Amino acid sequence: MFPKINKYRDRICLSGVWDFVADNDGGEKGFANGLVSPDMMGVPGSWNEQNTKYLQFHGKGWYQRSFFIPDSFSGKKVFLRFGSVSGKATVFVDGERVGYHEGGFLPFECDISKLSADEHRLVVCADNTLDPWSLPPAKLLDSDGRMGFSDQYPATSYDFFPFGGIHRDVFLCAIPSVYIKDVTVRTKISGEVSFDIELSDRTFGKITVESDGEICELSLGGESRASGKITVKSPRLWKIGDGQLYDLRVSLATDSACDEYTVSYGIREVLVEGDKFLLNGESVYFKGFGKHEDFHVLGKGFSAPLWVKDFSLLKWIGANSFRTSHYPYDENILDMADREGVMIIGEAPLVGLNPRFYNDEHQGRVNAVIKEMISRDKNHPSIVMWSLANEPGQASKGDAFFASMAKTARDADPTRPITYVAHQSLADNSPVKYFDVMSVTRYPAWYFIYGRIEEGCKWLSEDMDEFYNTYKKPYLLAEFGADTMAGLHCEPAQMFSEEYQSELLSSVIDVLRQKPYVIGEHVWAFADFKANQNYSRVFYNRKGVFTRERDPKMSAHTLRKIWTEK
Ligand code: GCB
Repeated sequence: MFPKINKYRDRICLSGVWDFVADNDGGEKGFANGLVSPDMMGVPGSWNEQNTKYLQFHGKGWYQRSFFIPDSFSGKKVFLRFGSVSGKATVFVDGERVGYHEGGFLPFECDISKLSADEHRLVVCADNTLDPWSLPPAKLLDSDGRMGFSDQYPATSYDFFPFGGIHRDVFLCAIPSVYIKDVTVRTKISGEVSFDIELSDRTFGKITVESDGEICELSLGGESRASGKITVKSPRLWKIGDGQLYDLRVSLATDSACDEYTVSYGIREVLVEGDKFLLNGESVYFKGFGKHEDFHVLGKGFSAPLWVKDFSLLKWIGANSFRTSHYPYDENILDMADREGVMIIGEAPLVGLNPRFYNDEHQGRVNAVIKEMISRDKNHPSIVMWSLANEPGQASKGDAFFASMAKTARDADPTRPITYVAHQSLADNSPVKYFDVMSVTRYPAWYFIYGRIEEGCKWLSEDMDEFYNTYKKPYLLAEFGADTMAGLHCEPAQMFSEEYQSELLSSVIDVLRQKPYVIGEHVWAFADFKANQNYSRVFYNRKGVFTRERDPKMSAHTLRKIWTEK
């Protein structure tokens, strides 16, 4: 659970300027023995754009800083909490290894309770070596079957720059030694709020749960789990553009310890029924984008002002949703979406899967990542659906593999619909049948049928009907768009101009709005973002409706008109 401060819990943020060495030959000891002369590195942030030396560094980045454990932390469980560290992270304190985690987009903790209240030296090795077996796979193998431009540099299996670093906040935390380990909240629009509480130990004592003045008391006779329900009277529902939130205050009292944790939640229900996606029983239409965590200098580092800006632009343009393509985003972003009433499709960091993964050896790893994501994000009302993968290659070859992924997600969270984002043909996508929503990415008049928007739209219309007639599921066009150089204009519209992007997006939307089974349109992408080098990317993937600086292209005004009027 995200670290919080209250009567029983404390946290100290360790973000700031750290020491940094790329490929530290001396390993952890390199710092201790003064064998290296470190550069400065800002945390949170990627190393690539902070210092020209490191743009194309994709290896082991070594970070160091000192920190103090205050006296007030004595007798508590003390741990370090990393929001995310790219690739594989190994953590050392005073030269001793205290933790290891794989996967650059989800948090982990390292217990350091046994350390004294004193100054300590923290070293983190963020190993961002491009690895064909990491999740997501960060390197293509020759056997993978290449995308048109995949001789890109570096040759990742996905189309975004493989930024490295400590990307989210690092906290030093202190919590009671017997503590509330996890809380799961589920709501019904009747106001019924049910909760499952997990404790660190089997305990005798009492749990009190309070929300909106309603109280539920549970006594513990040696259990480590407890469940209960309360009913909020006249519930204010969580709605699009109106993120009504409640607090669920969980208090634990035992003979030896007390603890408290407050979860923010929204009262809402989501359901797929026939061809409709229902929020609180009403059909919703997704208008929005696929996004990235990406900005100048920061790389994938979280920045509150940047995201405040992005949420303000989402509102300005009339969007109601986005997908966390292609990995789980910083937890602060989900909090912001909760309060703004923005719907999120939460995507697992499973982009670039292909048949070499579809076997027992990798099933466990893939399912574990799905569980990790759901466990982190399950209480956010903004998350209305899980996307378990983006554009898996030849998914039909992994039919049983995808069935198992779908089951994993449903077992972990029976309350939200699931999807995966399909590309390729109908024949390549047999696992769609295990999912609730059919999300598809299509780039007619961009990656094929160049320059001919009308023909592209005709192709799209037929392709969509074919998918729908086969699977009979609600259809989300999860990506469509065109690379566009801001400032490039022409008449008539030609590829790469602002006119072309604008015309293409509005023509595709015209097609979508004629099909009753369509539940939404997500434009690729919200903003330009850093891509790998190849002839089809001018520094960035330029399919943004906003530039990387967040200035609107012509298409932003076009979308604003469409999305605020209909
Ligand atoms: C896709 C991918 C996305 C790419 C986009 C593109 O289908 O899901 O990651 O960036 O196409 O622009 O090619």
